Amino acid sequence: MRKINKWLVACACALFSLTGCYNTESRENVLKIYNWADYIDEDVLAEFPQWYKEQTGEDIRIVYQTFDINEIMLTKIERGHEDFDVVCPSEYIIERMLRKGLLLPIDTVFGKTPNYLHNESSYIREQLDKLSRPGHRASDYAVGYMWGTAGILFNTDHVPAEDAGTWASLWNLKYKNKILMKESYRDAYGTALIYANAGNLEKGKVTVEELMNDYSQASIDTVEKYLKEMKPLIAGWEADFGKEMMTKGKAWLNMTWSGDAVWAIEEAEGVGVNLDYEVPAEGSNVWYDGWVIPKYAKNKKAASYFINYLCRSDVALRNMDACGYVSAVATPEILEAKIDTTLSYFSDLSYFFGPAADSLPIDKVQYPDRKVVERCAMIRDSGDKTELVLEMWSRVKGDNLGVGVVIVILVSVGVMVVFTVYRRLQCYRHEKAQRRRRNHRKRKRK
Ligand code: N2P
Repeated sequence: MRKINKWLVACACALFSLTGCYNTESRENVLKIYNWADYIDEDVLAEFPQWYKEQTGEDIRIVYQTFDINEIMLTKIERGHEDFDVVCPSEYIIERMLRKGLLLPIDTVFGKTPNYLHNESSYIREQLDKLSRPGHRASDYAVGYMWGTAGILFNTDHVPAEDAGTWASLWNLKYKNKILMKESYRDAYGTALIYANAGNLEKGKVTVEELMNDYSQASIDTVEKYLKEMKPLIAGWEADFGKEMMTKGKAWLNMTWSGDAVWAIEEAEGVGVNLDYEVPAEGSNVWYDGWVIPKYAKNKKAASYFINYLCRSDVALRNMDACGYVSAVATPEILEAKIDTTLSYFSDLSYFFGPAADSLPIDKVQYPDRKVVERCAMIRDSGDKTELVLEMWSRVKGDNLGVGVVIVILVSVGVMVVFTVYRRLQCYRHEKAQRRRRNHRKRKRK
């Protein structure tokens, strides 16, 4: 009997160690998502596995990671070490990924599950399709998620709207150390070039679209000059902390994205800080983020279902409420939910919601009027000029430490070295004295 027991225990242990060594979870039951920080309703994410199970009968576990900078995301994906199933880049990165063959087409057949991908606004699809390559239509590889403008979030108690209505405010000495710039080289590039060419724009000699995507050496040099001029005036480059600084009243001007502005304006209201947002008159960037499936993905099926799920009107609304950004979904349900009859202004949103939506009371930071969008342009992939632009950007950022900061660092290091040497010397003297005392006592005992 004892022998049998021993044998059973041994078998159980072997089984246990086997299951311990090998993860029995199949990759088909894991969905790896890589998204911008603060860009989804957490409950929407948490509810996906149950919905997926209802639709497909399959279990799914979510692995979720976030990023703040497009290029950091792309570097991870490009190396192929990361097998994310679904990621959310901005349009110029989608274009780059498409050009480099880094994307898989998204499934459009979902069995008994409705295809919610059709809820995407045709305006967004048309914009994304501008990124297409011969034989590869961009909208087969990307589905719009959120979109918006780049502009200036400002504290109305310190900055008049006329100032925030022009990019010149970012170069205005009177706002020194109260300005935050988005840590995004593409946004900084467009902003500087538009500001530098404000006169040419006014005279109609050049368009915002041309400037936004002009990578000639002369333009790169201009951007470098203007960004270097701006740098001593700014309190910092922010990847995602700008909205917090603004709501706390620590900064007054933040070159940022519309959705972050919406979030900040609402938060600030609660603590008595007055913020507003303007898309400068010279023109700006209108951007589109979309979901794509990288070629290294291991679960294309769940990735496609996830994208489809995000296009449900109710899900899109919850995501919008959670993060302040505007969904690419343009269904009557969204329109109805976003109309705000307490507003005293009306916007032409027919380009997004369709012909009937030409005069609607809807938050203008979230949904810009047709005229605002018309003075904005989409950023395109800088192709083989990317390296040059990035080198310029690192020259701008590289000498980020002003002379003052360098002196403080050098002095601190000097103080630390002197202090360490002093302490060592003290220890050495102390030990020497102890040794002397011990020897003295020994001699005495003898
Ligand atoms: C949200 C970031 C939004 C990305 N934290 C805008 N392209």
